[in-house]
Amino acid sequence: MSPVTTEHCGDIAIVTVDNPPVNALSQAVRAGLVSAVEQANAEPKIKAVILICSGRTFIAGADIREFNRPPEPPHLPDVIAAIEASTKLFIAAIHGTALGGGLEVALGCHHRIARPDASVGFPEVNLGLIPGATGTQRLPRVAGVQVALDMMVSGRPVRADKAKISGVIDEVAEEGELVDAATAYARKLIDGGVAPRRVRDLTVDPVEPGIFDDFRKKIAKKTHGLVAPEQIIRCVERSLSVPFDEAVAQERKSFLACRESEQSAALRHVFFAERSVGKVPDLKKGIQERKTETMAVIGAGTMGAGIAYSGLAAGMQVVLLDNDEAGLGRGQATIRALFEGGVARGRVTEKGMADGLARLKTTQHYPDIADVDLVIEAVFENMAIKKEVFSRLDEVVRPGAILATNTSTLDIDQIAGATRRPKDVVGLHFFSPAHVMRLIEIVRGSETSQDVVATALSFSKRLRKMGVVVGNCFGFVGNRMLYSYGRESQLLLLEGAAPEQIDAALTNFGMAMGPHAVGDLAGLDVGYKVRSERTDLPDDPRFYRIANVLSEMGRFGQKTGKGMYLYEDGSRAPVSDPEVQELINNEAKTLGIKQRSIDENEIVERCIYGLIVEGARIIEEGIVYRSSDIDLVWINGYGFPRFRGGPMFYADRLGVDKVYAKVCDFSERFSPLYWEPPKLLQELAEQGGRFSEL
Ligand code: T1G
Repeated sequence: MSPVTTEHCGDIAIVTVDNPPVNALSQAVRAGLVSAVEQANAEPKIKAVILICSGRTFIAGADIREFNRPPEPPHLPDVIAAIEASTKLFIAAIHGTALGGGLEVALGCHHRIARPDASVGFPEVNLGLIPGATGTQRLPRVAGVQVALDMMVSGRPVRADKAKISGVIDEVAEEGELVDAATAYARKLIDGGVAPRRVRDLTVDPVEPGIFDDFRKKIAKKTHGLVAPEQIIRCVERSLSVPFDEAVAQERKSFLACRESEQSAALRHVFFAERSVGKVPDLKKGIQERKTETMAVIGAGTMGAGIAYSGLAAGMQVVLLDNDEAGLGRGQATIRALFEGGVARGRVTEKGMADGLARLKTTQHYPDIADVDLVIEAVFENMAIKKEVFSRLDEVVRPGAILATNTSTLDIDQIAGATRRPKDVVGLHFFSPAHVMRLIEIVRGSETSQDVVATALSFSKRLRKMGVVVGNCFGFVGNRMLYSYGRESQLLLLEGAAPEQIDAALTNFGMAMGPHAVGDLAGLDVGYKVRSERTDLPDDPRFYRIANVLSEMGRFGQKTGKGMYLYEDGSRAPVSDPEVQELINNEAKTLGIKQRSIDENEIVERCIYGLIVEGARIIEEGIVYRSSDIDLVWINGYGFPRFRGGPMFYADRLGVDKVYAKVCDFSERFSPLYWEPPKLLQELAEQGGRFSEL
């Protein structure tokens, strides 16, 4: 049964697309549309055709799942050309989101009407693509160059009212049934004798010279390293001077090149990874979740205040508890400042801030949090202190409340063992700064109950964050892998690569920041404290040697004005410090390490393959359900470039066999202690397998 059906109402045909969940333009939909156009054309009594969709949205674009195989006819540009060439009046009736190919289909129609709460957009750039079915030529014709550039390079949809003003749509339907409003609109056009208005015949309004170069400058930082944005700009430039069909042919060429690119493969991988991250295999369907209306946060430090703010911004009642009055005051001030920042950036209204602050309570007494639904502990990263907090919580907090710890590395089972209710204990590892970073590692203890895990996932969504369910091991997923990445970035210093050379190599690779700049930002003392608590560190005097020496000198990084780098008063820009280079050289001499010049490629391989090897071990140990969860942790928690898909996807694209060979080489040259290839890596290499297939 075709997902495209037609019914006639007098001289108006209603063509309905029904392809759940988002009416994507699968091959069947494209074929269905072509035959619907042919039927309408062959029907003399039909004067107008309304193109509408059932379900929750208008067409949300091409079917991204089809991109990994050769395109099948009818191709979307041909479908759109057939619609536009029709002598019948085609009217797109839009609800939900008309995105990508969906908006291109709508622009192939002669008129567009949308519900007030509908939105339209070209999100292809988020997938490393460009609109590939005439969108880059039609959008400037209806909305002008500037709007076209903004919409296609930002990828952000615009609401119906704004789209009407810019000319992308013609009418906003009043409340009530969309099909009725569209039928009335069609009636008006028919009775008015309006001829089909073909977008391809419109001309693009002339623009100020320099508009394109100004735009390139404006987006340069945000789109650094990405291919699709520049392709979009060139297509829009052509819309001003190149005939439509020729420009469309060029657009198609660019689209196909983008679709075959590494970047698009990676971004499409991330798109689907983000939609499978919440799927926990053993969670029973329809499990009853617990309430999370009220939350207590224990510890009013930076993390605690950030977590409390996130809960308040999500509409929760929050009690912030700290046993130190001054600390509590500082925490409260931090929360107020975060709201003020939100208001300044237009993300929070004044009223939202007032409501949020009104829902905040502070206390130094545990009995005040006895009735909350959820507690998140965010005190020092010290097991003894955490155990003490959890035994207090166990005594005071009502049964059925969820007791969560924000620990970034410590053993959830040990913490749960400080209570008589380990089933209610879970890790909720927020990333710093908690009010900004999307990622939460939801750490399952061996006894954490299913409904607590399910509730944690919903809670993460409510905070507009991404909850990734991981197993309990030292450092869970993110920080455990960070140890290998950081280890190599430290060893490379001793071997002869300067801090700024290492950071530049990795930011060129696409990391948001280099490892040494990150160390200075987070504070070298933080890592130093965690390492001093560990009993399982490798017996290797080179392990984090420079970070240790700097910490012992009180050079913690930005917070002390110097760490690996210097920070001129007030500035956060890292400046190389000759003193540090001398210190590194001396330490290398003491350790008998012969320094050498190291190229950018080796720096990247040592640090990134360090991630891949640890990621393979994590998969082997069953700490994650799928390798793409590891990719999302590193993209959303540590600034790994989205356009490379995450460390495990990146390994797949390099070829696991090549990665394995290089790891064996590193094991020989540097240390089997660190580079002994995990069995899984060897097996995948030998079988030609990929992490994403596990
Ligand atoms: N193709 C295939 N599957 C899709 C899809 C798509 N375009 N969009 C969504 N899905 C699946 C998704 O994987 C999930 O599946 C389910 O639908 C619900 O999605 C030719 C080249 C529309 C705003 O980039 O932005 O057109 O997990 O969880 O939060 O020039 O989906 O249930 O199995 O996201 O309500 C351009 C991508 C394509 C839009 C709805 N279009 N989609 O959000 O639901 S390229 C896009 C979205 C293109 C043309 C170019 C969102 C949404 P499952 P969801 P949602």
